[in-house]
Amino acid sequence: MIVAHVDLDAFFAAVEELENPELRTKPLVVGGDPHGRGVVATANYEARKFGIHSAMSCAEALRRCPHAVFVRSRHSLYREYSQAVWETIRGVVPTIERTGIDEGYLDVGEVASGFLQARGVAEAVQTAVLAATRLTCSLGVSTSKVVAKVASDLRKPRGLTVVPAGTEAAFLAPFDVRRLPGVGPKAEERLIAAGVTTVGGLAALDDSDLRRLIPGSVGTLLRDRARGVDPRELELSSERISISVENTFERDLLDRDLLHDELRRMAARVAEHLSESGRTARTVTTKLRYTDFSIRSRSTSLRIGIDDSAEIGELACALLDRALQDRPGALRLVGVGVSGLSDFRQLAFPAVSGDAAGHPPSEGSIARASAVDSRAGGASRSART
Ligand code: DCP
Ligand code: MG
Repeated sequence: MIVAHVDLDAFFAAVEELENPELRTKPLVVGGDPHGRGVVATANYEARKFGIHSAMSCAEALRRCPHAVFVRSRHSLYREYSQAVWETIRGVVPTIERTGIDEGYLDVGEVASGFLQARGVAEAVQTAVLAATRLTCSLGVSTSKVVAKVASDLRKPRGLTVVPAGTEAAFLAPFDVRRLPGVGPKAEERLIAAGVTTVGGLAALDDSDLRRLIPGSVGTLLRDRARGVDPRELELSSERISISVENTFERDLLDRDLLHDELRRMAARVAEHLSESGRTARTVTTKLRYTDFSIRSRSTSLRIGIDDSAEIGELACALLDRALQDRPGALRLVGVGVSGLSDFRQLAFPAVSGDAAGHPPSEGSIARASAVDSRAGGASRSART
């Protein structure tokens, strides 16, 4: 397995900087009220120089840096950016497991045959995410989730750390035990009290010491991880099946009729994808990117699924109008997406309908169908841009 862990850099703060470029050079704290009981959700790297970090009280952050700018978290906005990021990543690596709003694992082995190629794929992810959203991310690449996760954190921001097969244990050994995913505060306390301060120390424990310090299967699991051994596969879910088409314009577009024409053309492509796979969709989404790269999307959900190009087109245009009413401006990109797909066809899909012995399809194989879906949208997307 070659797996990458990707994590966006200072995610909420990076979005706020993108929305308001003046903030970029200032120490920025995203979270609650500095004059109340708010806590820091995240801080940009400028603010981190003052020792400000996630989960610190905002009052403390204000003490450490009185000239910091404080803004409130805007979760729905971050979700929109996150969605754009994951759509982009899927265009490079189709099989992914999202583990949070700004992090997840990528099945790089599916698109790279060795670690040299894997590095190229990871760089392509960084480039694509930056080009599509202006956000930066860091990646770790290795043979297992645990090593990839530790590696992605090593050279933030814009970091890339590749830990090739055979070097995992040596890579992990010098880190503090707390850096190993799975080691909670209690395990850390017991290990340190026994003089085991590094991951390497945990890896070297013999069975009886391990049983004494961290009894049961958790102990062996953590010692395995400390040795770079982690059998976890990617957990693929079928939640986010969607089909989308988008187009970046050569010149920023303000003309409403032209924008509508464009949306109708894209709706026709989406409808074509739907009917090809014999599906209908219950939710239509229009995505807009303004000239300053900020992203908005508007969705509408119906009681019955549709696959009609004209109907999808009209809904998409109405959503665009709504979004432009809320925030007028020229656009550099629009997109149409559908989700809430009827899945009867998916269960009948030959590749995922179970094996010859009649076993039911696994969750993973269903999700692969969804990854293929996203790729269909992604391929047509890149063909147009
Ligand atoms: N977050 C939060 N509260 C926390 C930690 C994080 O609300 N205690 C939110 C804000 C972050 C986002 O989750 O922007 C992602 O968390 P990360 O731990 O990945 O932190 P960042 O992306 O902000 O920074 P880094 O560059 O270290 O990844
Ligand atoms: Mg992050």
